[in-house]
Amino acid sequence: MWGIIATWRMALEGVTESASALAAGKPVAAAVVDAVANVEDFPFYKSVGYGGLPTENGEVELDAAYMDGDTLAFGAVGNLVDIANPVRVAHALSRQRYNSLLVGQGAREWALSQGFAEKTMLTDRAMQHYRKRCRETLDKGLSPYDGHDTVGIIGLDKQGSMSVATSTSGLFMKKRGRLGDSPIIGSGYYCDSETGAATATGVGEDLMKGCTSYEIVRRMAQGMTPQQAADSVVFELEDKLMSRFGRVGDLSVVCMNNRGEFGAATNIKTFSFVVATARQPLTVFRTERQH
Ligand code: SD4
Repeated sequence: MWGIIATWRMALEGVTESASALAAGKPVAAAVVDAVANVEDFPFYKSVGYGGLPTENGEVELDAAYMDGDTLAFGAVGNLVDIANPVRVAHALSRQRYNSLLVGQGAREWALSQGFAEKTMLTDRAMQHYRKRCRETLDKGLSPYDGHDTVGIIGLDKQGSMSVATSTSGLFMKKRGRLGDSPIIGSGYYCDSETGAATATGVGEDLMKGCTSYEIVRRMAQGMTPQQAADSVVFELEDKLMSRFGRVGDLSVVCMNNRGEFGAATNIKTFSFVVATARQPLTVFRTERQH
């Protein structure tokens, strides 16, 4: 069995290539990292990597993570400025015994010391879009934190190994130094090859309240199907936050177990995800809120 699942349609191109690699028996780490890097490199995706929207202060600060489901090793970066592929830095950090999560200047210095390329990640297009969004937000009285897409990709290879990786520019108008769930193990991602993996997208401040990805994997380990685990975690967290916190942001998740069965859940109107497995031809699903 092999499989790959990703949040949002923007992952389609990278997933297509990595699905072929996994079908050909290639190892999962490169498949997942390359698929995320493909999204990071595409200049028109305004929420991931190159061309991502800047912070309140006009600087692009990127977060990314990688986790190996065989060893449970993880690596992550937060608030990384002007380094080409944050997910590759996160992957390299997962091979370090200590210092697996680095942020800000320290993350940048480490990446440079390891030979990662510098690249100006703010594009003119992103800056124009950012100004337009600022105006719209003010004019329409919208929350600046609405409408943002993080890429999270889970893979399973024919050897039974699993990995997960995430990458994001974080929420629109975020403050300098703000971290969301995407670089935080257990919240934005979790992977254990003995069970499966999960990854989340949405409002990090809320996803972190439920340790969302770890909780999905835990429920799969206790016998839930991926779909049951995804639904129960998203909607229980939503109910809990509504009753105790009085509001809740966007919560969307995808997950896969080590048999290539997958699930997805969302509390927003439509959430797209991409999946391919040995049994499921490559498909972009649009899932609706089910609760
Ligand atoms: C964050 N969870 O930084 C990310 C943003 C996101 O879809 O996923 N948006 O909070």
